[in-house]
Amino acid sequence: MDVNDLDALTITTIRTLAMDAVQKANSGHPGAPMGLAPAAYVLWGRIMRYDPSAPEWPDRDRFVLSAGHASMLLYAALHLFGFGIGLDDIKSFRQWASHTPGHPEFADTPGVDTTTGPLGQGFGNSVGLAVAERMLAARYNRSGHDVVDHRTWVVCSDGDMMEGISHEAGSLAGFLRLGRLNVVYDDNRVSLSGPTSMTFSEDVTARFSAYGWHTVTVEDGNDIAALEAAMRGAIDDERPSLIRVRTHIAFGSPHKQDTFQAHGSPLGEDEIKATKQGYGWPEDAHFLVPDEVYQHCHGLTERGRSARRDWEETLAKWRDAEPDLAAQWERVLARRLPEGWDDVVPEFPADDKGDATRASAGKALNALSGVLPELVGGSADLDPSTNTHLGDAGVGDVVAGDYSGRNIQFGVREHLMGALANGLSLHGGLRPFVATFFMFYDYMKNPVRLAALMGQPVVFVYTHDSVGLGEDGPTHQPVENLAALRAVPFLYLYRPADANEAAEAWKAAVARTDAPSALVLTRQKVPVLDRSRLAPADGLHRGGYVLKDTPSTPDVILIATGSEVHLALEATERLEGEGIAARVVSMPCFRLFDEQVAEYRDSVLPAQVTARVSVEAASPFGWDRYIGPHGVAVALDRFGASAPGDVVMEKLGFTVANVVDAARRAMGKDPR
Ligand SMILES: Cc1ncc(C[n+]2csc(CCOP(=O)(O)OP(=O)(O)O)c2C)c(N)n1
Ligand SMILES: [Mg+2]
Repeated sequence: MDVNDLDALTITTIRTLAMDAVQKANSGHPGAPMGLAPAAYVLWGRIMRYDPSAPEWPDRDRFVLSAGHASMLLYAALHLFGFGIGLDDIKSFRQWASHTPGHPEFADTPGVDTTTGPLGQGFGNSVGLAVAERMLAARYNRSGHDVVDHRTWVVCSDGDMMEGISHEAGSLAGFLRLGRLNVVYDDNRVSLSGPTSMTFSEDVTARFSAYGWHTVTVEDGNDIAALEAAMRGAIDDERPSLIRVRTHIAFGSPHKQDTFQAHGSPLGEDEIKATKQGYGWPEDAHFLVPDEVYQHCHGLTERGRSARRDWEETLAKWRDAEPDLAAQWERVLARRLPEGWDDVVPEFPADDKGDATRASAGKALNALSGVLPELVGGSADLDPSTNTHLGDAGVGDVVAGDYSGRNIQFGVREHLMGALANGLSLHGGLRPFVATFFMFYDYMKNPVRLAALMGQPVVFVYTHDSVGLGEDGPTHQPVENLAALRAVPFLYLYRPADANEAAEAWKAAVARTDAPSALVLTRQKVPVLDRSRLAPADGLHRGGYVLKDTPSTPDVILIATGSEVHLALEATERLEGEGIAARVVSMPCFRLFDEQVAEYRDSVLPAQVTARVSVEAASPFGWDRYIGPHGVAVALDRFGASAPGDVVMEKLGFTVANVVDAARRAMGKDPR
């Protein structure tokens, strides 16, 4: 390679930075960055639209390194092209408090548009980023001024393509004809433990052609003219594009190129020297960036800087022409809520027959959608069951070629749905919600966790929340999911007891702009509680509250969530008959309750009242923190069964008699 050529010099700098950083950290993944360095150089140098001095420019192209393990590729590019990543950051790759963590982390590093590492997630996020771009373009581009006009670039590896979510992503992106989604596929034919031929033989381009994508192959991953031509071809095509690039993992390493040994460990000092020698690079230099490389890369960023200046002018003209729209745009980008937004949420009158919380939550959502145009979302083919279709506001579906609607039909693709929602939120300008049965949270576990890790306020709506759903049986009846979701840091899970708590839960979820929420809702009807005789539902905003109290210090406290709150209330009447004073605490959100000041928590669960019972039709895991060592959990340590919901609940012990017995046992009395 001719290192006098500035293109080659820059590419070699990316390769050597990756080798050196991984060697110094004594961990990391040098191989993929070495193979992909030319593609990255062409992307940042010639193709992508960005201004490194404004990494959050709303109309920048988004970049997703779905193969997050190749993080040094991204960090090297961000460093050379002038983002706020210094050589010191590169030298502290993978160290405590560095801006260059092992896998790219959103909000940690300027220029990182999403957190990646779990293979396939980034690809899913990228579909959301591309959908968001089209949806916002449909809303905000007016008067001949295009204020939303960018693309989403993705790098996927073999592992990304093996993951099932790549099918969901390819399928929906093709269906929605997301022409601004362009994927570079690093076809290096090696994965973590050997050649991909061990497990992977399909024709990936044929697969994506079948999804309706434009596909193209670059046979030599070092041919920058061919890479550029393929990327420009992708830009010109109205379909999403897959650019398959035949690369060589650890390109140039005499002993490790094309082997899995180059995937995830340092090459070793001797191998690095030999590789640098082959590149025509000073073999003893570490973290070397020639001055001319900095200058060259800086020059290449002028294209994006000038694009942003032009955009600022367009924005100013558009703002003059469309002041109301511009005000809304600024509000939604800042995730500010309009004055009085929550006044629209209905209050539900007391009603013994009641309604399913999925139904009341659906009404609250529809009311909110009328005042919050940024609220968009849908379900995985379950709208009639999850009650999440936005019908009241007269908004349509997002479809290929017309992205002005607000309902997104995800099809039966839960994993993608979660990852896509994260992309919608990360893009900015939208507040996404997604819905499915609570049991199928399992299929979207990683996206939910990543929403929490990235601080994205996605609302996950989960209906059919317990064995109480009945006939569909144990495959559809969650038992362990409440415990699992409550264990996710920074996630706010609400299991409302009735219609008014469901409405408050939606308000809480919308008001929170820096963390995700999960709303866990019943299929079956539950009474709308008579709040004139009980505490108001806005107690939900403290996580847990005394719903029904006793005149003096209670003998026992019954703590319940969701549909079981009603059982606890009924049990208090029976207990009163026995001269036992029982307080009922509704505990819709553990995390929020735990965040309250000690005085409040103690007022709800006074330390001196040690007789405590939890009532929740789910695994007891996690309840000991509230019921303590003497407490009794009315819970489930088994799977459910297929039968009418009330029969299942009764057979599995969710009866007034059982709750009363549990209260007696908690008080140290014999059961009746
Ligand atoms: C969901 C998931 N499973 C497993 C891993 C662990 N892992 C990291 S990279 C990798 C495969 C590497 O192959 P490829 O994607 O082709 O990357 P390359 O070796 O070419 O860099 C695996 C299994 C992961 N990061 N995410
Ligand atoms: Mg590979």
